Amino acid sequence: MKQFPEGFLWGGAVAANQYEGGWNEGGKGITVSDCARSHLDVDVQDYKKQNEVTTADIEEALKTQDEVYYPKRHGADGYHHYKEDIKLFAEMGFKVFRLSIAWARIFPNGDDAVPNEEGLKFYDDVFDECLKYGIEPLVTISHYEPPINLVLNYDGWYSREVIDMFVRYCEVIVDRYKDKVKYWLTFNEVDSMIRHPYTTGALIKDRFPGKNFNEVIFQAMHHQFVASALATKIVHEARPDAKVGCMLTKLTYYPYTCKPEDVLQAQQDMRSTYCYSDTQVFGEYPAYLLSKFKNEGINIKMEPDDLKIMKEYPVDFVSFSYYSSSCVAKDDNGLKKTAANTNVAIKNPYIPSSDWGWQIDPIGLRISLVDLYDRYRKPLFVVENGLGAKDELVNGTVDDQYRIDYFDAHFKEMYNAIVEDGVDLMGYTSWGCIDIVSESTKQMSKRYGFIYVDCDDLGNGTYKRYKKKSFDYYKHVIETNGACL
Ligand code: BGP
Repeated sequence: MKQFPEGFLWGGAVAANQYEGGWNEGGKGITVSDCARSHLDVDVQDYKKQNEVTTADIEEALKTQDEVYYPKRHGADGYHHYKEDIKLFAEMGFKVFRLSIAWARIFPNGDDAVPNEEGLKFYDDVFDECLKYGIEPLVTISHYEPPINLVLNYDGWYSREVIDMFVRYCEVIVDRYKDKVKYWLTFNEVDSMIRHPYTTGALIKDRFPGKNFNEVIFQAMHHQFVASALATKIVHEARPDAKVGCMLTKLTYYPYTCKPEDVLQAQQDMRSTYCYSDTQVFGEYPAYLLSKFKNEGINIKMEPDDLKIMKEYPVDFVSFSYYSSSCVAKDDNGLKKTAANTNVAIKNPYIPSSDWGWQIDPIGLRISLVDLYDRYRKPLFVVENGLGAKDELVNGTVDDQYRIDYFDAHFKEMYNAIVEDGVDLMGYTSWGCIDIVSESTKQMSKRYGFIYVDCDDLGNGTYKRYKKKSFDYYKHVIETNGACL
């Protein structure tokens, strides 16, 4: 096989809330993720139950110091291990490392008058460590890390005031890191607020009695669109050659059959993701989203300049996470049946599933790349992809051939998309390049890394790092720029 394009950005990705730990160190405030409790006592496939957070849950969380019940508080202890980890990434040959800045390390409560210097210094050190090895940081400005104060005292992103706080946060970090950071993402999986209103939007349903919660979510979304455009403006003004991307969950939907009803449903479901990237790329709301607002009685309050700002500062590139595809169908009563990343409902019979029931579909990645490139004609970046598995540490390593097979198949499809379909792909960062706490299960045992972290679901362990078999595999892929595939 020939090589990937010259300068292709191979690397890995984490988020502060799943990797760092150090939840109450360095002057950091508490974030929504620090209050997201373990799912050890919840059916891990019961996504609805997992996302039901109440004000009482938060009040209880704020009273406890317990890192077992709130596993994101210890993460992979990256706060204390980042030098060792970046050294290992450098050994694999990473060109880029995607990480997020925890908003609450910079502004502990979101509305503080002055930023926290200790937090700013921490990321200075992290970026310096990356640059020492020639690794470009790719920074997610907001990845499930709003300060908890925004939930309790402002009603999260529903509040217009949060835009101003976010802009202030962006001004501070961009000014501080502009010479160290060239690549930025505004909101992780910007489409996810509808699925995770609490972690993404800092929204709790019981704080909006009597209101249409969907309207609350879309109002909060509107504020994020304006905030994202303003962040793009801030980055470009500070550093003209910097690139800002949107980030979406690429939930690729297939119709379960060729029944027109199933095909229509798949198309409509795809739009439920595209409506966010359409807005961020084209700088305006797509007609089908405006129709939805009208038909569902959703009234979005806008300031006179909002649409102008969105139009003026669209993103430079489109990044996305891709883990699996899903099938959708309509049953005989016209009801929708779906299988998005779960064990339930309808499965695609042609592809296998991971330990967590996420269906493994490398061709779906090529389909996603082609769809997105045809739609936007903007450079693409795969910023999350990987296999969450139950790894076993034996004699100081993990024989994760299953993960190597997963990557191999996905890399080949990326190559096909570039070479055969003409897709402009800037780079690839595998998700959880070092084991971190899983977002959906809040457990360590759903592992993605090339590097094993010795820590169990209860937070017990030495936090020592071990190279898995996939470590050398990925190193070789990067070394040969994909020619070994
Ligand atoms: C994405 C999130 C990540 C992440 C990943 C894998 O939705 O952006 O934060 O964790 O999914 O999901 P999980 O950890 O649930 O396996």
